[in-house]
Amino acid sequence: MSVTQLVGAKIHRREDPRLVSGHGRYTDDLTRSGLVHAVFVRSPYAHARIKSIDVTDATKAPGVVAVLTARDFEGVILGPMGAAPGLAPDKKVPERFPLAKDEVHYQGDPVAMVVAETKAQAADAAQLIEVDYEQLPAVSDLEAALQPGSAKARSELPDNVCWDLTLVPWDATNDAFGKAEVVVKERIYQQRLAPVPMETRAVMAEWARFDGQLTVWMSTQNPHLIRLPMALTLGLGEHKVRVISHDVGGGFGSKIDPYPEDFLVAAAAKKLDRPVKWNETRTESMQNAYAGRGQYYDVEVAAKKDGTLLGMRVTQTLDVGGYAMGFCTFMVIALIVSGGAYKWPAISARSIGLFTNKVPTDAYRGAGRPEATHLVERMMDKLAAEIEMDPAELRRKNFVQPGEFPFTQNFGFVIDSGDYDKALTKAMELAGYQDLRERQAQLRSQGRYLGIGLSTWIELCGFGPAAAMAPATGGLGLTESSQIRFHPTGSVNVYVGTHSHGQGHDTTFSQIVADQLGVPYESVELHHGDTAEGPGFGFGTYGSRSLAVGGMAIYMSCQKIVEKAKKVAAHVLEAAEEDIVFDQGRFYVKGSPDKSKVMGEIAFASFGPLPPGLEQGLEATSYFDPPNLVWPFGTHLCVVEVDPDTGHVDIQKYVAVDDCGVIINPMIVDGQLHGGVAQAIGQALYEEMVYDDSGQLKSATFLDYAMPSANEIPEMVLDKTVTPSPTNAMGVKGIGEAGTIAASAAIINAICDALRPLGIDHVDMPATPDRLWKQIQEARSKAVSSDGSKGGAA
Ligand code: MCN
Repeated sequence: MSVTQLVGAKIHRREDPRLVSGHGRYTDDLTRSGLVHAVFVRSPYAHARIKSIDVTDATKAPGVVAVLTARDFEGVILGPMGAAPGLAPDKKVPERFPLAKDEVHYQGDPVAMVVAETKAQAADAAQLIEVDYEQLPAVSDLEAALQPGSAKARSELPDNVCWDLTLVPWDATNDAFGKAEVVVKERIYQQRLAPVPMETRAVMAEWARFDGQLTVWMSTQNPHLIRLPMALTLGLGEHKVRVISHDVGGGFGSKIDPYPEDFLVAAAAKKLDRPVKWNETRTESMQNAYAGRGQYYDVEVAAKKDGTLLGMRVTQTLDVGGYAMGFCTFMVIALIVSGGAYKWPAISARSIGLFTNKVPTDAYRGAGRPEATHLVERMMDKLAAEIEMDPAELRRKNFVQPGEFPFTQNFGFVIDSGDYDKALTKAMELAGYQDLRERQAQLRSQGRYLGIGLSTWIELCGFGPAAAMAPATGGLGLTESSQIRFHPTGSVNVYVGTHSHGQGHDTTFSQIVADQLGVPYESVELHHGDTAEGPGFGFGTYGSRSLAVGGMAIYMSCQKIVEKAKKVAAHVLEAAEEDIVFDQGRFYVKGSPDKSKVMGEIAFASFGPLPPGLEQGLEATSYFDPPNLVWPFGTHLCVVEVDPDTGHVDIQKYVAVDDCGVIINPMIVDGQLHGGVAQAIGQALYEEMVYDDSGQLKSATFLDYAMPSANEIPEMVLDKTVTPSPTNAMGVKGIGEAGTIAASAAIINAICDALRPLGIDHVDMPATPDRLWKQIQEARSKAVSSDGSKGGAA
């Protein structure tokens, strides 16, 4: 491959041949000499007091090395698991020891650990452990958890409130609602979702007694962010803990925070002085992986009859689950971006986090931004219907305009750049919007229900700067690091603090390096996922930060290398450094482009004799501290037909026009969009974690938890606009969550648009055939034949 302009090229993912041919190195593929296996005993109850645990029979079972309860880890695990201050620093964080000591708070909470020579022996022995529980009243329903007198999810607390945070008081919108000519309201549910990565979690740990060194192999999105709490919790120096994460089969946010099992496997390896491995079963994953969403929003919008937005009031009620985990308050961000792409004179916002007896919630693809898009885009459609305005026109009327960037939005965040109308217009053109409206009218006259749904989304990602992030993280800055090392032959190793788990970084980051350094793409090798290699710290991959923050750290190291290489070139070409030109991988003296040296030759020379004061080698380390967030955006348009007799939704067309600034690899960007939209189709139409009133999970298998397959995902028409971010030298913005952020609103808006003739103006997710069929039957039975436009058309 040539040494020119790789950024922007549709290069196939270089990681795929290895991964799809079974040559990946996932944690469960690894082994160590003397390895033993762990299985966890978990609470069958959502809320119970542990009266006693009898391990006598289990200890004697064949192959058992140890049976461990919380007491056995005293002196090995030194402290409880922590939670970052996040966006609600005053939240209550009840202590969580990795194995429950006295009380369990969700079905699946680990209470004991069996370590045996084989996994089957550990599983058999786990059956022999007798735990005597006193069952306590449980609360699983979020709305019930808020009611006075509700059962308490945690016995030691006075109520279920984890936080109650007013971001902007109601008074701020008194004027807006006083002047309103029209007010639309809705309660919008965001059902709980299971993250369902292809690879479930896995941990293997080995303790080197004489070195005092712990090595942990695990499936994580951020090895350094695991090493830190691991070292603190086990009372080890960070220099004595190495976290290695080779290949990771997806995470979707659920592999950011550490889990109890991570600490327990590591602590058991240290305590028993044997390598220990644990691999989560699929059912365990459904039950224990930190869940997504689990919220509802009460939203009111005040507007004028001509569609001018005046104000919004929004209350977020969020299901924290049985413990407050690291990222639980991050979803407050939904309020911060609740205004979407529009200009609002005022927004009032409040967030309430509630404990329930369910697995904790945490980051899940989009984390707060899909919720924001869903609520604001649903409200735009409701308002448009109320004032009988075309939903596209209503959006256009209120968009932040291209000339208004950088734009300071209601919560004080500065949106870097955008052209919302351009993306909307392009999406409408690609879909044939006017024709679709005509077809809709025709079909309506035949009693058919075609709907067109728009979703104009914005996102904030690439979190920074460090000074702004540190209060939420507990002091760390969310910068990102890179290290680049040249070898004498001109090949390059690149080490990064991000950690690809499906996003194709090996390809896109190598494209950047090859372009910036002018070396062949094939001579660049990317390394990530090992805390013993490369820069001292990295924050990992989530929040669509890897390119906008990590890619920039790579870019910075490339710049440093070019600067150093120019000095070496000046020596080799016998010229002054100021006269050296670097262009597409070649160094030459100004005015003499024919007499040049390529980067590889300069790399070789950098290890030879150099003038005094010039150090050998060609390598650089950088930490990038982003000056601001980046704000991608776009418009998705979905066309559905709903069958009123079955409630089945047929997605007939899906168009997405997205803008993530300058694109490194269009094919990978499209792949991220495909996956993201598929995930949102899952939320909009199929998926839901269902618990009964006692907190028993009823959707713990794929028979009950309906993940969409390729059959349910439509062909997508994808296009782009390119509005570079002015906040970074490459002009890039993130794309990893965009599809998920945008799509649920487009789909549900389309369904509501289809069913509007029946008087249905809101539909909850997942819009399953059963739910829609019931709603259609109710609407039909209420229909008043005289009101043709709102109720009687069926
Ligand atoms: N990219 C590009 N040009 C741009 C923007 C991005 O070529 N302008 C490329 C990047 O170089 C990178 C990919 O697109 O290869 C995604 O980049 P980015 O938007 O920076 O997102 P991250 O790499 O940080 O990925 C995180 C994001 C999140 S938050 C979740 S959740 C998620 C996702 O990515 N989980 C995933 N995508 C996933 N994809 C897979 N297969 N599995 C998951 O678990």
